[in-house]
Amino acid sequence: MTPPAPAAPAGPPRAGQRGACRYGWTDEAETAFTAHRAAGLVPARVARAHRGGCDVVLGGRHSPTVPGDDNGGYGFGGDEQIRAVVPPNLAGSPPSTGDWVALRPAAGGTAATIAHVLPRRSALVRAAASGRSDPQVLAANVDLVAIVVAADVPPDLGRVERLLALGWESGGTPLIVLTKADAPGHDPAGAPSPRTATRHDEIAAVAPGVDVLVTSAVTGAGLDALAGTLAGATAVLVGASGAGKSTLANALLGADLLAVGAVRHTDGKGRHTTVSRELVALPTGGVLIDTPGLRAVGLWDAEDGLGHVFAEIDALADDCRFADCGHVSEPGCAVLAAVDAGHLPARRLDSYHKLLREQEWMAARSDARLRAERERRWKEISRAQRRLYEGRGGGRR
Ligand SMILES: Nc1nc2c(ncn2[C@@H]2O[C@H](COP(=O)(O)OP(=O)(O)O)[C@@H](O)[C@H]2O)c(=O)[nH]1
Ligand SMILES: [Mg+2]
Ligand SMILES: [Zn+2]
Repeated sequence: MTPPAPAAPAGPPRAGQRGACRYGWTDEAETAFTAHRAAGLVPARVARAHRGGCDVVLGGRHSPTVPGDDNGGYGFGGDEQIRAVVPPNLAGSPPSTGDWVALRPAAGGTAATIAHVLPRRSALVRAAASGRSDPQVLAANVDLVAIVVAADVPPDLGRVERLLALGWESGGTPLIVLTKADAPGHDPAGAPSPRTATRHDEIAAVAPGVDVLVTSAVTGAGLDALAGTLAGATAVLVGASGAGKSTLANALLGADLLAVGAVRHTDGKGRHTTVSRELVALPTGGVLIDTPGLRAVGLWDAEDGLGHVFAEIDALADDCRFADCGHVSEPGCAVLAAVDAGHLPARRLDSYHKLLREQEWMAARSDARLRAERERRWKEISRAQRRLYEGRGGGRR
């Protein structure tokens, strides 16, 4: 395999991307943006979200050479980032990496400001940490959710299943990237080592219907195929810290733009060097969002996602005696029979039960939260009505 191609110089869109945006702005998006254009706003994509602000890149059509393009006078179309203010009263969910926003350009000493977050076509969402039941958008408008797993340590299959559930649920397509295929025993001529081949099979077994790509940032193996898969798409890299996400992103970029962590020799774990979620355009086309390793990835509304992840269990369940079989101890359970016969690993069924319980618990919690919110709103309305009566001289009732 050849090492990755060097990065194209930043700046004008490359051939084949002319008139379009390196960050994925489309004609349909432009049409939907008409009213915002008329209001003097320009499209931009969130590269990094901070407290109170965002770094954004400009979308839209642009020509770096023709003045007066449609970028609100900014007149450039490269990789330049603008710091934009997120006003505290911005309606809806706060902007996340990958979001498209309507930006009010800086003028007369006022900083560029985000006026609207545009509707998302997909979003990778997790339950936020520490027992709260609010969802957190990890990446917006993603086509591919690339789950990055290192081939040099035993994989945490439960974690892969959990990320797959979120990936399917995002509205994008999950993909698994097995990194570090150069680990000891590899064949420099290209054949994966027996260990990498074993890892591949282990992971493919828990990811029905999902592509597993094998890569090495050291030898360049698999990078062309990965770049081909990512071209024209927005992909988010997720996975444990130290899995090689940032290294992979840098290899695809052909430049060391993203911070890479040295792996601690004691436990093989990477330090959390990637501190925020960052969006970059690839020279080979497509957009990549790098993320820090997440300690906790709680499921959020992942019921359908789980059905995809455990597709073979769903298929087996068709033959259970009871239509509502829980595959725990029911007579005539085809899933338990498959475990007994050695066709389905017991770990896989345990993981299915565990994630399903978590999903049901989360769904019940968010139902309770919705109920509480409805009650609170109802109280507010009746209080407002009372005030209205009082104001009309109706007196205290
Ligand atoms: N041998 C080898 N090491 C790699 C490869 N990719 C990443 N690494 C190393 O793994 C460690 C963690 O990489 P990093 O990209 O920071 O992981 P991240 O936390 O997932 O972003 C670094 O020391 C990298 O040099 C690879 O393909 N082969
Ligand atoms: Mg990283
Ligand atoms: Zn059953």
